[in-house]
Amino acid sequence: MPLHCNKENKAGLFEVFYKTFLFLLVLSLAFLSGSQAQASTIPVGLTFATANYTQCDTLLIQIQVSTDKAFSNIVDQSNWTVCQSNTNFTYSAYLPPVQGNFYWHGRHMNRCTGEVSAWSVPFRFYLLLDPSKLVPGDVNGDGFLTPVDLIYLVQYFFAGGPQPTPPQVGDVNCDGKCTVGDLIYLINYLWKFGPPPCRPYFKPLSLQQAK
Ligand SMILES: [Ca+2]
Ligand SMILES: [Ca+2]
Repeated sequence: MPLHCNKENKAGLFEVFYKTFLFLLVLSLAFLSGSQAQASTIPVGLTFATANYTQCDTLLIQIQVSTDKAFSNIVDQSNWTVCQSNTNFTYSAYLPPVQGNFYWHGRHMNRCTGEVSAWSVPFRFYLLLDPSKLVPGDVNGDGFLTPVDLIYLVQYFFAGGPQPTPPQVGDVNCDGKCTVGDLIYLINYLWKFGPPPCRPYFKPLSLQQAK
């Protein structure tokens, strides 16, 4: 496809498209069966919404997925051109079959001028392959239940911190919702010998959202 440079619209295009990453929707997990968990990679849809723009064929989208927030261990990346306004796009990332937190971010490039935007903020999601292997109460998804999880819940409820990963794990008393009551429940367990966190229920196909 030939590239076109419309200098009158260039600045506006960059501004508009940058916003698309701030409105992303993120993440549908599509494969949870045991046989698929044995695959060398797991396809995961990363979805974002584009705003209204016009000179689409001058924009190259770059997306990276990593196991850490600093993007020091990138497990998938892609470059591609978007040619539609006001549309939800889904990029299929192929990830190693490792249950846990992943992060992705994106940026755009004007292929005519070579201008490159800054990377968007990182968006986190949880790759859920086997709910039975989740550690009850491990709300930060690092695989262990420690006082750090308590701090994580405090920040979630009172300081705008990220939600538990996956979200159902935050319901440590299994009453169907994640509330301050779960925080108290976890305090009682860690320091007052209360009952342990329960194992959350998951439907066969779960949708996890990043924050
Ligand atoms: Ca933890
Ligand atoms: Ca609860």
